[in-house]
Amino acid sequence: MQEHYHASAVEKEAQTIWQEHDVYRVVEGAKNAAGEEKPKFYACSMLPYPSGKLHMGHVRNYTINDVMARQLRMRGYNVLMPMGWDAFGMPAENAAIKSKVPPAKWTYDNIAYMKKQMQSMGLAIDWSREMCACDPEYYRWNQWLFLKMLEKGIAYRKTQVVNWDPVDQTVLANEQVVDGRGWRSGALVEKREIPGYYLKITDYAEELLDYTKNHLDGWPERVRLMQENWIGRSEGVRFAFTHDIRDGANQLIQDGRLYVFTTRIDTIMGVTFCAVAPEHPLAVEAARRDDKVAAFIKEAIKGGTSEADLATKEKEGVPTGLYVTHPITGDNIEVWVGNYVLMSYGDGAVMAVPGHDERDFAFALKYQLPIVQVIDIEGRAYSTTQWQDWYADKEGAKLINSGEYNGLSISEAVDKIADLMVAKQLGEKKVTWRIRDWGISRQRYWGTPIPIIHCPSCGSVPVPEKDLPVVLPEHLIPDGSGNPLNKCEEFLQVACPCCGADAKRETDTMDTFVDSSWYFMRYASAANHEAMVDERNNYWMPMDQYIGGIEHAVMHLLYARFWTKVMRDMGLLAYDEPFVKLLCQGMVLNHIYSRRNALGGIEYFAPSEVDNILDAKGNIIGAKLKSDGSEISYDGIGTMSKSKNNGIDPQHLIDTMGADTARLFVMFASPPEQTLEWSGSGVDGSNRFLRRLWNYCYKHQDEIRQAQDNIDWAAQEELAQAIKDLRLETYSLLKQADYDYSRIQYNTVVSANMKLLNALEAAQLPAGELAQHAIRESVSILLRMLYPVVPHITWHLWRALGFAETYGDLLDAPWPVVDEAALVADEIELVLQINGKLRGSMMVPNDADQALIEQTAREHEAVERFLEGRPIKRVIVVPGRLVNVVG
Ligand code: ANZ
Ligand code: ZN
Repeated sequence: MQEHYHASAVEKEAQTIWQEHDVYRVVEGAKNAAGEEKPKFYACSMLPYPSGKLHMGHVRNYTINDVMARQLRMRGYNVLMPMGWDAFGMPAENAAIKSKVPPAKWTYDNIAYMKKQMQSMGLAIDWSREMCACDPEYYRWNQWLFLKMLEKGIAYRKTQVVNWDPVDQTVLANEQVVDGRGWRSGALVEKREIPGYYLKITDYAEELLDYTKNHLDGWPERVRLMQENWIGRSEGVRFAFTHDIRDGANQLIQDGRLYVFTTRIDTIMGVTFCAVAPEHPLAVEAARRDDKVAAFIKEAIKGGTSEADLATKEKEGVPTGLYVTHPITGDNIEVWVGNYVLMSYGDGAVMAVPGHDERDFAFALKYQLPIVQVIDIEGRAYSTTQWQDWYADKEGAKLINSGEYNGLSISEAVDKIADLMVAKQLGEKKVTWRIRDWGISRQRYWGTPIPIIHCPSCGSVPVPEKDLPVVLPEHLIPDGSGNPLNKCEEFLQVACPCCGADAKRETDTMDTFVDSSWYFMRYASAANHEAMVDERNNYWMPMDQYIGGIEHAVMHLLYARFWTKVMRDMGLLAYDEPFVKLLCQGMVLNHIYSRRNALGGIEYFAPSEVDNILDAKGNIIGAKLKSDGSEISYDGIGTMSKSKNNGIDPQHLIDTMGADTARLFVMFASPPEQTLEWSGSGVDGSNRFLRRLWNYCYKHQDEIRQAQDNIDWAAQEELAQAIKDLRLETYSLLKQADYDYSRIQYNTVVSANMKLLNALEAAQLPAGELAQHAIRESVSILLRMLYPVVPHITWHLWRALGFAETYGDLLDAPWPVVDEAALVADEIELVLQINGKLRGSMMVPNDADQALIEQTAREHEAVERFLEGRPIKRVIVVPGRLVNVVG
C-alpha cells in the first residue's frame, strides 16, 4: 500500500479493473450464492441531453443514483442502473447553424465526451444497455407505436395555430418569439394554421388523475399536486345564452347559442355581461362590424397566449354591441371581448359575475360595468368598490338577490339551477379538463421522422410497418431558414404505398418528449431488433426509483405515464404506472458576481476570478477581481448557470482532486432533495477526510491485516471498556447509516462515517489481539458503509487490507449486520430528581434491578444536600429514564 493517497492512480486502477471485468452488467433473474433469485431494483436517472459536457447538476443526480445502486447491490438486490442520451432537439440545430457542423456529428461527439466523463466519475452503469434517441434502432419504435396509435385513433391529425416566421420560413416555439418578433430574423411573427398530429392524452385524463391522487404515494406531494393541476378536472355546468346574432351571410352564429362553462352556476343571477375570447366566433363577427373591435383583437392575439401570460396580463376588453339573452331573467346581456378569456378552455366564453369572480370584478371596475352581490356570508360587509377574498367563498354562503333561489346554499342552488338548464334544454352538468391533447408535430429537422407519406390521390398514408424505420438523413446542416428536410430530395421523394404514384414524405418530426416517454423501458429490452419491448421490461419495470429535476415534474412525467398506459392497453406491458418512487434532487447553487459595463450591460464573473470582501461576521459584502483588484458587486447565491457565469466544471474537480472527493462533497453538503451550496472549503474538507482515512489505514495496515474477522464477541469475557466503546460506537453509527440509506439521506450517511473515523482515531485501545480484531471489524464496516459514496478509495483499501479474502470483492461484499449485543451499553445514565426537581444524573449498570437503582440514588451526594437532613420518604423509579427521591 502506498503511503500517500493519490486519487487519480487509485481511481484509474479501479475503473480499469471494473471495466475489464464488466462488473456492472446485470441480467434478469440473477441468483445469489444460495441459489435464490435476488429481488430486482431498477434505479434510473432522467437521461441527459448531450449538450457538450457534464455540469454539477448531472454530477449530483448521477451520484445519488450511484450511491443507491451500490448500496442495494451489497444488500443483495439485482440492481439496474442504465444510461442513455436524449439526443434529438433544438440545441443541436442551433449549434449547426452557428458552426456549420451537422447536428448528428455534434451530437455524437458530445456523447462520446460525456460518456468518458461519466466513466471518470465511477458510475455503476450497465453500458451494454445504453440507448440513444437519434439511433434508428431506437426511434423506429417511436414510429411503430405512432402507427399503432393512428390505427387505434389515439393519434390523429388536425390543424394547429403556430407562430410563423415569414423571413426564416419556419415555425417558432413560444419562447423563440421575443416581443412579437422571431428571435433570429427579427421579423414580425404571424399566426398560421397548419396541420399536425396529436395524441389523445385527454382520453386518459380520468385515469391519470385517479392514479395521481391514489397510487403515487412514492412521489413528492408537490409533484403530484402539479400534475393534478395540469390535468385540471373541473366540475361545473355548461349551458347556452341564446341569441339572434347573424354573420355577413345572414347565418345564425353557432345556431344562436353562446355556450359558457361555469363552476359557479349558483351565481347566475349576478351575471352582468358575458366575455368571449378574441378568437371566438362572436368576436370575429363583432370585428367584421366594428373596426374598434377588430383593432382590439389584433392587438390581443399578438404575443403569448399561454395561461401564465394571461394570469399576469392587465385585464382588458372591448364591448361588441352584441347581446345575448339571460336564460332565467330574459334580460339582454352584452357580450364583451376579453383578453383574459382563453379560447382553448371550456367554450372560450364566460358568464361574467363581477360580484364574485375576481377577474370579472377587476374588469367591471375598469369599464364601469354593474357589480351585483348575489352571495352573502353572515357578518360580512360587501362593497362594490373593493375586492375581498371572501366574495368567492362557498363555505356558509347563502344566495341573495336571486329571486326564488334566495336563501339556498351554494350546492342546493347549483343542483336546482342545473336541473332548470336541463329542463330548458340549454345545458347540463359537465366535467371540464384543463389538459389538452399532446401535439407532437415539430417543423424541425433533428427529430424522429413522422412515418407518413402524402400522396396526391390517396392523401396522408401511413408508412407500412415493413418499411420502418424511416431514417433521418444525418448529413444535413440547417441554416436557420426552415426545415432542411423540405429541400432534401432523396428524403422527400417516395412512392405512395397505396397506389405507387410519386408522393412526398412528411417532413415534420416528433416532439422530443416522445423519445423520453419510454426510453427507460428500452434499457430493459436493450438490443431487441424484433420488438419495442419484451418480457425483460416486465421484469425490471415498474421502475423502483426515478431521479431527476423538478423541471420535469409535469410534462415529461405525465407524457411517460400516458405512454405507458397506451402500451399497456395494446398488451405490450403488464403494469399501470412506470415510476414507483420519484426523487427530485435540489439545484446546485453558487455565488454570483457582476459588474455593469460601460455600455450599461451586466458582466458576470466566475467565483474563481474574485476575492471576497467580508464583514466582521464573515458575511460576503462585496468582491474584488483577482486580475486587477477592481471592486465588483456580490449578487448573492443562485442556481449555477452559464448565463450567470457561476458554474463549476466538474471535470476540473475530478482531474485535480478525484471523483471520490467530488462525490463525497456533493453527497455530504446537503440532503438530496435540498439545494446544495457550492463551497470550495467544503470540497477541500472532503478531500482531507479521504486522506485521513487513507492515513489511518496506512498506519494500521499490519494490525488490520493480521487480525481476524468473525470474532465471537459474546464469548469474550472481561472485554476492555475502550473496546466495548469502539464497538458500541461502530454499531450505533451503522444503525443510523442503515436508516439514512433507506430514506435517501446520504448527507448523514457521510457524517456517520466521519464520526466513525474520528472514533477510530481517538480510541485508546489496550495492547493485544482483541483490540486488533476490534479495529479490523470497525474498519471493515467503515469501508462498506462509505463505499457507495466513494467507491474507488474504499475498494482500493478493502483489497489492500485483505478484507476481500473474507468477504469477497467490495462490490458484492455483504452489507454489515448490526451486532445488537454491541449496542447494549454496560451502564446507562438516569436522570436524578429530588422532590420532582432535576438535580443531576447517575450511572447504573445496564441490568440493574429496582433495588440497586434505589440504593444508588439514596447514596447520591445530591440527596443529602437538597433534603437538608430530612428523611427519604419514597424513591420512584421510571425504568430507563429517571429516579425521583421524595423527602
Ligand atoms: C362564472 C363564475 C363566477 C366563475 C364565479 C367563477 C367564479 P376552473 O375552476 O379553472 O375550471 N372560465 C370558464 N371558461 C373560461 C375560459 N375559456 N377562459 C377564462 N376563464 C374561463 O375555472 C372555471 C371558471 O373559469 C368558470 O366559472 C368561468 O368563470 C371561468 F363567482 O363562471 B366562472
Ligand atoms: Zn397514392
